[in-house]
Amino acid sequence: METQMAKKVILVTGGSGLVGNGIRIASERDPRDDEQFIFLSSKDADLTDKESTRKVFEKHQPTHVIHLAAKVGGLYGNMKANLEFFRINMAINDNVLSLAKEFKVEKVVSCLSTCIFPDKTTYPIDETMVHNGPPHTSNYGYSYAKRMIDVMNKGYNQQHGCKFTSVIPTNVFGPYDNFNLEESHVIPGLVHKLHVCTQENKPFTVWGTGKARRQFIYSVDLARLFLWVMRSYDEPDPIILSVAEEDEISIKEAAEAVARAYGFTGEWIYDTTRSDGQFKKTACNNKLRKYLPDFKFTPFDEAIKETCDWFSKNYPQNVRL
Ligand code: GFB
Repeated sequence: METQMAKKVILVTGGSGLVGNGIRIASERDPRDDEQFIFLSSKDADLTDKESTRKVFEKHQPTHVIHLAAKVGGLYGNMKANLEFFRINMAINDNVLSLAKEFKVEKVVSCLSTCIFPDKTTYPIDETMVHNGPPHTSNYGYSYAKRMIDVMNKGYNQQHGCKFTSVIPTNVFGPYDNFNLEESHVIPGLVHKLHVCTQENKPFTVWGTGKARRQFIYSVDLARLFLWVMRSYDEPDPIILSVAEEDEISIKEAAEAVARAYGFTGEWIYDTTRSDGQFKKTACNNKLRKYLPDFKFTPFDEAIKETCDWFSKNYPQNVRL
């Protein structure tokens, strides 16, 4: 007699955003019969409110949760609202994890970020360093709230045997991002500006000196890794999801890749009245490579081209501006 495979009901909070859409794309490209995804958007529920969050769990009865929902933003968005980033994310994370425990969810994978690591540190950064000192002043609100997810994961795991874990991506980019110039991260900001500069033949402005350095991961690659973590990674401790250290590039090099994608040959301006933020946050992906030695990341220029093409096709009506 054939045994009925227990269906995984996977609730993706923040399911309509950059990484959420990446997971939708990756799960459609690699479907499993025993998996059903529910992509939750902020329109469906206010996760800062416990009762609104409880209704989500009552309605969907998830067996697994991929927890992406958060108040996120780029350097300039964080710098002007650290308190809100802390309080809103603390409320969302406490509601989602406490209800996941109450509804006996089998596994929760939460999303952190390499900006949470200490600002004054040795490089490369690895998973053991999460709590080793204050994060960069530009985003302490977001960083401390995300660190507290790791603290809660440990508590739920030790006291209640909950399989709650987390991943730590580097700077993510791709389709369905927030392209609002003041609130966005660097790559969506550059894509938005270069689209307009190319259309209107205007000079292109990079904020800051362009010397800061970052490791960038394409949302669809991150999503493939998220599915692997949900399906196969069994540690409560976090794991960095990133390209290698040697793939770290300067903001100038990132801007050059976007300019290549648009064939922009106009004038460049560096607005050094704008902050560079953290100079670098070089992360080591040895733990990931121990598990997945052959994982192939999408070549950076190819991922940038796909992101620019998506933006040009959807601008302005279907883009978050
Ligand atoms: O992605 P981003 O805003 O945040 O990158 P962080 C900021 C870097 O890009 C700085 C330069 O060095 C900026 O000077 N930059 C150049 C620009 N042009 C632009 C532009 O048009 N827009 C933006 N936004 N930057 C964030 C954290 O830090 O990283 C968040 O604040 C989160 O909490 C995120 O963790 C992943 O990489 O500096």
